[in-house]
Amino acid sequence: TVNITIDSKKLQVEQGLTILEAARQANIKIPTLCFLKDINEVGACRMCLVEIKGARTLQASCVYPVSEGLEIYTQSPSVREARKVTLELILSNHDKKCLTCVRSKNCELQTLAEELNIKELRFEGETNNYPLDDFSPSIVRDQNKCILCRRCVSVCKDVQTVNVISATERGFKSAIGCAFDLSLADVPCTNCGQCISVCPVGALREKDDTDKVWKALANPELHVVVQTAPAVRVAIGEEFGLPIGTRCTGKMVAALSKLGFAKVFDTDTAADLTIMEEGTELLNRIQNGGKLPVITSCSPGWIKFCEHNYPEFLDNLSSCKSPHEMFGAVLKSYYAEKMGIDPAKIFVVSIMPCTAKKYEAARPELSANGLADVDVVLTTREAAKMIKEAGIDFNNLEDREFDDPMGEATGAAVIFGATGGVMEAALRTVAEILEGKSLDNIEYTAVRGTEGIKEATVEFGGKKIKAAVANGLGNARKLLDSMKDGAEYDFVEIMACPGGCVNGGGQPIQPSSVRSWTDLRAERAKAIYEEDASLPIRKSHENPIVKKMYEEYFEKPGSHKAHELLHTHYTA
Ligand code: HC0
Ligand code: SF4
Repeated sequence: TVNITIDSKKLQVEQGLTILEAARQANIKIPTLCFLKDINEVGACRMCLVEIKGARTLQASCVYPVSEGLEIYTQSPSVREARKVTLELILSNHDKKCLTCVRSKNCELQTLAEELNIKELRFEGETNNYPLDDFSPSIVRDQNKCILCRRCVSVCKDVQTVNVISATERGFKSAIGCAFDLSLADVPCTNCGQCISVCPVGALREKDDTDKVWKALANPELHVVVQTAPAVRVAIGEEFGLPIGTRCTGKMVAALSKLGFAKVFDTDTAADLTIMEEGTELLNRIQNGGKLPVITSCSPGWIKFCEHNYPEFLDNLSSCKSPHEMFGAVLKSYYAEKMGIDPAKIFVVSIMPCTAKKYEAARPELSANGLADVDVVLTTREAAKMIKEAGIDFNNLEDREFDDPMGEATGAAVIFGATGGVMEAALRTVAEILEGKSLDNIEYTAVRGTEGIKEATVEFGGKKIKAAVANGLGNARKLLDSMKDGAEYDFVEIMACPGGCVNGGGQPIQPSSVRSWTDLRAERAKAIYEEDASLPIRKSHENPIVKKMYEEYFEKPGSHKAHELLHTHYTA
C-alpha cells in the first residue's frame, strides 16, 4: 500500500490503483466523461483532471497511478475552472437538441452539465454539420452529437475485434467514423450494438421501429402478436428505475398486453423448440459423421462476424433458425392454421435485447412461404419507450402470464439469455436422450459465468461430448483461431455480446458511473438463473406445448416440415 492525501483526507491505498479508483474507494467523486473501466482508460476528455502538489500541470486522474506521498486536490479553483472550460468547449460543438434526443435524461454529457452547474455557454462558434448515417438496419450514427470520447472505437476494436469505426482527421475536423466515410451499412459491422451501449450521449442509437408497431396495432385488419426474448425480462425494469437484476416477467407481459397486442408470447417457448431441433442435429452429426463441431447460430451478430471473418466455419453452423425466427415461422403456419387466421394477416413483433436482430429479421434466409418470419424487432429500450408513451405505470402493474395457446416455456429456455445457457439447455436434453432416462442433476455450472471462453467435457451413455462457449466477438475470434490450430470440439456456443444476450446492444443503457463498477452481465445473469430455478419445468423436451407441436404438426425433430420452416442455411 501507499499513503496519499486526497482533499486533505489521509488514505492508505493499494499500489497500482489510479487516482480515480483511489478517490472512489474513499467516496470522493471525480467527474469523468470518456472513462469506461477496462474498455476506455485513455485520459482523453480531461474531465477528470486533478491538481497534484508539486506537479506543473493538472493531471487526468483516470490514468494517473497513485504513489507514496501524493497530495491530490479534486476541487481546487483551477481544477473546477479547467473542467468547466473543457465541458463548455465540448458543448460549443454539440448539437444540444436534448428535448428530442433518445438519450435525454440518460446522457452523461447532460448529467455533467448539470453537476458542474454550467449556466451559460461562453464559447459559441462554428459547429460541425454532418449527415446522419441511418442506412444500417440496426444502428444509427449521429456525429453531430459525438463528443469524441472513443468508447465506441475501443469496444468495437478491442472487445469485439471488429474494428470498423475509428478516429479520422484532427482538430476541429476530427470525427469518429468508418474508413472512407462509408456508412456502417457498408462495412463489416456486425450490428452488435455494443458501441451504442457504451456511448455516453446520443451519437449512437438503434434504428427506431416503434412507429411501425404503433401503426400495426392501429390496423384492425392485422392480428398483431408480440414475443419477448429471455434476457428482456431481467433488464427492462432498469428503464423504469428498478435495480439491476430485477425480474419483471409478469409486469412486462402485463404492459405489452395493455399496449394492445392480441397475444403476448414468450420466445422461450421457441427456444425449447430450438433445443429439440439443435439437439437432434448434434446427435445426428455425431452419430453419422457430420461436420463437427456444431456451432450455435442464434446470435445474428455472430453470424455476420462469421460470414465476414471466418467463412470456413459457415458449414459448422447449426441449420436452426434462431428461436424468435422459429417462433415467427410457427406463428405464421401452425398457429395460423390452429386459430383460423390468414398468415399474411399475422404481424409478429419480437422484443429483443439485441440490435442485430433487426438486421436478422430482414434477411431473406429467414422467411417461409414468401412471408418474413418476424415483421419488426424492437429493442428492450424501444419497448420501454412504447410503454412510457402509452402512460402505463409499469412498476405498479399486476403480474400477468404469457398467453395461451403458446404460453409455456421451461427453465432451459430462459437461460438462453446468459452466455453458456444455450449449451446448458442443450446438454439437459441431449444427456437424457443418450442416457435413455430422466436425470436429476441438470445444472452444468462449468459453462456458467462471465469468463470469455469456457470449456467442458461431459459423458452420457458412454459418449463424450467436448463443449466450448465463447461470449463477445473477441473471444469468439480466439476460440475459432484455436480451432483452426487444431483444438477439437463437438458443440460450440457463440454469442456476439460479452456476457451473452443479457448484455446485448439493445438493453437498457447504464452510465459509466454504474457500468464501470457493477458487472451488469453477472447481475442480470443471476436473475436469469433464479428464474430458471423457479420454474416447474426445466428441460426443453418436457415442454408440453413443444410436445404438442410435434404431435400435431412437425411430427418429429428434424422432419421434412421442420426443415421447411425451422431451419435455414447461411452462405458468405
Ligand atoms: Fe437471445 Fe435468443 S437467447 S439470441 O441470446 O438463441 O437476442 O435474450 O431471444 O432468438 O431464445 C437475444 C436473448 C434471444 C433468440 C432466444 C437465442
Ligand atoms: Fe462495431 Fe458492433 Fe458498433 Fe458495428 S455495432 S460498429 S460491430 S460495436
